[in-house]
Amino acid sequence: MKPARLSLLATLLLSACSTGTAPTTAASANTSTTVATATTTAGTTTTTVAAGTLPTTTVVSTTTTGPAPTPLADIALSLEWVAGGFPAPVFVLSRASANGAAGDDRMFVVDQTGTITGFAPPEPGVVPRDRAVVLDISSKVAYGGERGLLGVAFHPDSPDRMFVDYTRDDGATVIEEYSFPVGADAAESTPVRTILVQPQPAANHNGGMIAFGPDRYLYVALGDGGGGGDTYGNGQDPHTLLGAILRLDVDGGTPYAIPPDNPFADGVAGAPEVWLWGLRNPWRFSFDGADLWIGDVGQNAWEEIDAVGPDAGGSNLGWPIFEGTHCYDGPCDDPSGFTPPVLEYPHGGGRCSITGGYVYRGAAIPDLKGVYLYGDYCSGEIMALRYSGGSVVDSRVWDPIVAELTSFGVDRDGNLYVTAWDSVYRVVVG
Ligand SMILES: [Ca+2]
Repeated sequence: MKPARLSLLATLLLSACSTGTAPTTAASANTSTTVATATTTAGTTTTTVAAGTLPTTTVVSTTTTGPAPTPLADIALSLEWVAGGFPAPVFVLSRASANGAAGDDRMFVVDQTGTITGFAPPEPGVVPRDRAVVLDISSKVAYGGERGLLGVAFHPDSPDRMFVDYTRDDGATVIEEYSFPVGADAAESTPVRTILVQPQPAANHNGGMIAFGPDRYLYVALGDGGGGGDTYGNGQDPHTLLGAILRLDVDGGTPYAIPPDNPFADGVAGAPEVWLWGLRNPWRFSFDGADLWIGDVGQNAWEEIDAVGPDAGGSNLGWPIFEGTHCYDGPCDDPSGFTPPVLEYPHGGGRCSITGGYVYRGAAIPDLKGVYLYGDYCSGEIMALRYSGGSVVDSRVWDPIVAELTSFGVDRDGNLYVTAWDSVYRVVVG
C-alpha cells in the first residue's frame, strides 16, 4: 500500500475514476480513438468533429520515409528504474550544450513540492548515486492537489537560463527565470525576473507545461481556470490566457515580447499571448520538430491528444463545446471552426487522465522512431501511436506498470523517461 499524500491531480482524478465505466480493452480503447466520423460509443450518440477542418494547418505526421515501421504490437517495452525517493516528481529533463559550450551531464527531476534535483545520468542497469538539489523554491510554492512546481524549461540557446512554472500562495501561476550557469552546482536562488503572473480562479486546471519551440519562443500551457465543465467560461474566450497555450518571446522584450505572427498579436480578436485556445487542462505538451503534441485532460468521459503544425496559431481546440470529439456544451451542429484531436480514449478500465508524452526520436530504440508515446495518470499504462496521412495508423497500450504516471521526459540524447509516484524510470526494450 502506498502512504497517503496529496498528489498531483488527485482531487480531480479520484472523483473521475470513481465514475469509471466498465473495463475497456486496449484494442477497443484505441480503435475508438480515430476521429472524423459520427459514431455511437458506449451507447451514447455523439457529435464528432471532422478531422482536417483547418486547411491552413500543416498535416502532422510522425512517420518518415524508409522501410515499413515495426508494428507496435511487436514491440516489447518496460520501465527501468533509475532513481527514486523523490517527494512528488512531475517532470524530468536535461539541458543540451549550446554554441559549442560545455554541456551538463546531469538530469533534473522536478518535484511538485518546489525543488529541482540534479543527478548523474544513469548508465543502463546502474543506479545513479550522486544527487543534489539545484533549486529549492518550496517556501513560495503552494503545493497540493494540482498546485505546485509544475514545469521547467532551459533556454535552447542559453542553457544557463532556466524557466519555471509554479503556483504561489494566492493560487496564481507564476513563471520565473533563474540563472543556472552550466558548470555551477546549483542555480541562483533569487530569480532573474518574473515573466508572467496569471491569477487562477480555482485550485485545479493550472496547466503547468512550459517548453521552447524550435522557433525559440516559450510556449506556456494554462488550463481553463478550474472547477468543472469550464466553470469560469474561459475555454471559448480567446481574450483570456486561461484555457490556452501561449507563445512568448522571452528574448525580445521585458518581461517578454509578442511574436509578430501570433494570431492575436494586435490584441483585437484575442489576447496577444495566445497561440492556441479552447483547451481544458493541457498538462503536458511537447514538440516533434515544428509539430506540437498536446495531451489535454478531459472532463468525465474523454481524454484527448491534439497535434498541430507550426501554422496552426489561432486554432480553437474546442473545449468546452467539445470534450474530445464529443459534444459537451454545445451548440455542436457546426464543428467547422474547431480543431479535433488526433486521438481520444474513453474513461474506464482505470483510465481517467491523459499524460501527454513525446514523439520518440532517440537512437536507443530504433523501432520506436516516430512513435508518439503517452500514458494515463490513473491506469499507469504506457500507450503509443503512429500518425500518418491525417490519421492514427497504429496504436498500442502496454500493461499497467506504474502508479501516478505524472509525466514523460527526454534527455539530450532523446532517451525517454517517465516520472511516477516517487521515481524516475527509463523506457527500455524488454
Ligand atoms: Ca479539444
